[in-house]
Amino acid sequence: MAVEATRTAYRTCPLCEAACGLQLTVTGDRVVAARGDRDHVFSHGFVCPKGAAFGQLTADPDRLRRPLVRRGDRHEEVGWDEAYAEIEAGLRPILERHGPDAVALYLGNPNVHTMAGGLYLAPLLRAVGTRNIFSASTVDQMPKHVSCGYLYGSPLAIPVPDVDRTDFLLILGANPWESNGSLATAADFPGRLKAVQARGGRFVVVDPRRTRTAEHADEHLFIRPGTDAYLLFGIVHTLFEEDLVDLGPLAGHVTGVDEIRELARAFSPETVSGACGVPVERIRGLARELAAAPTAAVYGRIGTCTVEFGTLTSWLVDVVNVLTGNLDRPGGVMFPMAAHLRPQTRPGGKGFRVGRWHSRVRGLPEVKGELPVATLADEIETPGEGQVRAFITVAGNPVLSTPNSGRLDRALGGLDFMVSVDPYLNETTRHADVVLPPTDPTRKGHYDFSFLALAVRNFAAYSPPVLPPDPAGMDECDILARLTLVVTGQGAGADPAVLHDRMLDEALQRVSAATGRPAADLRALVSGEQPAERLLDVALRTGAYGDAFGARPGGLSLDELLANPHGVDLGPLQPRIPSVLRTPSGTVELCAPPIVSDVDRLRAALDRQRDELVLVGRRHLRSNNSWMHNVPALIKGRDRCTLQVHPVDAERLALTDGDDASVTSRAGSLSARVEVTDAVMPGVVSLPHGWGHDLPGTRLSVAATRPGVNSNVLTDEFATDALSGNSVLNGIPVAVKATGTRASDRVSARAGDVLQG
Ligand SMILES: Nc1nc2c(c(=O)[nH]1)N[C@H]1C(S)=C(S)[C@@H](COP(=O)(O)OP(=O)(O)OC[C@H]3O[C@@H](n4cnc5c(=O)[nH]c(N)nc54)[C@H](O)[C@@H]3O)O[C@H]1N2
Ligand SMILES: Nc1nc2c(c(=O)[nH]1)N[C@H]1C(S)=C(S)[C@@H](COP(=O)(O)OP(=O)(O)OC[C@H]3O[C@@H](n4cnc5c(=O)[nH]c(N)nc54)[C@H](O)[C@@H]3O)O[C@H]1N2
Ligand code: SF4
Ligand SMILES: [Mo]
Repeated sequence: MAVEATRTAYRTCPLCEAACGLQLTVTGDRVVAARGDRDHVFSHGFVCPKGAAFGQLTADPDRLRRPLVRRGDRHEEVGWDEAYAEIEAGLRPILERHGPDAVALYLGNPNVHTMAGGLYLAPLLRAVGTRNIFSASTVDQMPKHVSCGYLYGSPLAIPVPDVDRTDFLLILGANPWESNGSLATAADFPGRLKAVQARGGRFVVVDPRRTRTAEHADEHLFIRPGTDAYLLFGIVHTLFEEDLVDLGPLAGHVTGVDEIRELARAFSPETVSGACGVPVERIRGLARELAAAPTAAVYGRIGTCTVEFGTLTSWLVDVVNVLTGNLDRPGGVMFPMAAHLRPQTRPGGKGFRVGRWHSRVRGLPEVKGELPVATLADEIETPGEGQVRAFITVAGNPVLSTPNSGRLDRALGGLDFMVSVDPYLNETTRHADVVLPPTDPTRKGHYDFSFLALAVRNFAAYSPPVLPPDPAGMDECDILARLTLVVTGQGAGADPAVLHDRMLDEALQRVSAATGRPAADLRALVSGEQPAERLLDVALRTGAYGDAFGARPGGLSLDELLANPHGVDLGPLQPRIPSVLRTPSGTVELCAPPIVSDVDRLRAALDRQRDELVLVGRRHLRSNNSWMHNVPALIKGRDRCTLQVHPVDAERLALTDGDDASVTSRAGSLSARVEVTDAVMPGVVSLPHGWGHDLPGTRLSVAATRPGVNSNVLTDEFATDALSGNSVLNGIPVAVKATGTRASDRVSARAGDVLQG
């Protein structure tokens, strides 16, 4: 028997936002080991359990390798031509008869982790031409886009904490010890936080749970869910009251400071403390510490976005950074400069606005070209002109990840036609008439279009495919390109190369227009074996550090990145104000009118009766949203899908650790195992999201053995942040009751179900 050769390959981990470098051991066509790449310029050998399971995850036997077509209530494997023929027959008549808005799209989280998502969704969306575009952004970070849009003129100008140089970091509603960070790409976030302390700095965590990040912090403050805007306004109030406002070098680039002072008058620490639960003295103390620290940064994430006043909260995070002079300075919060982007040279622009169109049923405004996913079920269920009849998902599992998912699950069952681009037959894709599975990440090239623009240090890395193409599989860029061509009527057999070529031509035409060099000359210089590589080469060479197609020798290009498999370090973040600003005034506009008008609502809600018990979520190091529960190494150990309850609440509600309890909200009801712990504050219960793998018709054999329950059965599709349309997923009013059942009974009943089929 021939011995298979073993080799080492390097690849960026595509599993979360940290962008770690992996060192893979490859035997034949299998990744047999994955560890941290010690020579990687950004991650320096760090790896987490998910990255270490890269081999198991990519080789998961349940991962689809061929397309599926639904026949009755079963899915059957078919060839690619047949799958696209089904799509043509299903989709084209709907488009022709009912128009583009009858087709909705949902783009899930992994699109920001694939080159196909970064490059090939735009043409697909254009081809369909629908206004019914939805994505995971409106159950995640849309408030940050909107607040940055108003402040800096571009929803993509998101400053990140300069964690490697800061003296004081205030973290609100983020748990980077488990999540590895988000909207702040920082491989080994825990190590970087420990380094803050090692060099004499401090970090403080504000969270209704004592998370692992909170345990390592210099201080942890509990906060009542959904009330961070009050805490932050209390800090702003104190900064003015105690004359601590100091814009530093930002003075002259900021407008609206006096208006902020006026707005903050209503939010003294004494006024807000009762609502948010943070003591008056600590609110003042935080303001003083932020102002006194040589450098400081406020950083907020999921707990500041997926809440009722998500945009105001995200805005206030930056307002505090501005007022303490920490925006755009080393050690504060700064704007990264990614290699594939070109910096603007002068400040100013059209600014940011929302509401170019509105959703049909609830009239919710468009934001960044999409509508809130919280209203997707309305659009499918409500008859009339413009009703959604067909649905395309790419890398998404909205049946587990969006609010009132029980309702969405039923709505998907009533569609005329559905296509999913996804490697799994899961809770969402089980509704699809056709599932198109992309080849796994070992056969994909990787460049982080999203996260290199959010990295706490500028760097660039490209990983070529580790394994050759699977002759019977299909690359995700090809899948999306062919889908685009089918949608526009080029026929089921359309060749994706047609679109690849057109896209490269368009990119080169733009360079040609800007430089005066003939596109054909440029084309001859483009490097790359795959279509995505060629598009990346053009972006890199014309980007911030690029070789400008030879005009700037030594600059970046695809070839340069290929020659540096551990990445290319581009140095610490640099100040970018004012040229980064795209507001009409060319300044940081602190008080955009839509923001100011929502402050009235925030003030009115101060006296609101607080709910007795509210639900928040949580993340675990070995999960990633809904789709990593099918890998044995990632679900072994203790049941993680538990309802955490504080001992005081447990006693009041007669709940016992290990027993089941029913949890009921306006939207739905479920039964979960109780875990009594003082890691949550009184009045708050916590359940992770992404579980509930016990629906019929899926192919998730490992996940089904430990299904857990779907927390989004409880979240309410009618609760959204007014300015961004983002769903409220934290601070959900719930009632919890003991059911008198032991969890162990439930587990054995479930095991029985699985055996039956
Ligand atoms: N209650 C509550 N709900 C939440 C959250 C919360 O904190 N609490 N968090 C929210 C957040 S932040 C997010 S980002 C969303 C995520 O919401 P979604 O993006 O809808 O859900 P995921 O679980 O990330 O689903 C990813 C899907 O992509 C597929 N996939 C994996 N890799 C690839 C690939 O390479 N290509 C393709 N085409 N598909 C792939 C998986 O099989 C899976 O179906 O969930 C949100 N939902
Ligand atoms: N291991 C793992 N890593 C992940 C993911 C995963 O599922 N698992 N998902 C990835 C994705 S898609 C994202 S977007 C990121 C998210 O990254 P993070 O935001 O760091 O992740 P979370 O663990 O959701 O942290 C949110 C914290 O907010 C707290 N919280 C809830 N409500 C409030 C509130 O009102 N105020 C305050 N101050 N805190 C509140 C919660 O208790 C929780 O600790 O993680 C990414 N990385
Ligand atoms: S932290 Fe994120 S990028 Fe790094 S190994 Fe883990 S999953 Fe991969
Ligand atoms: Mo997310």
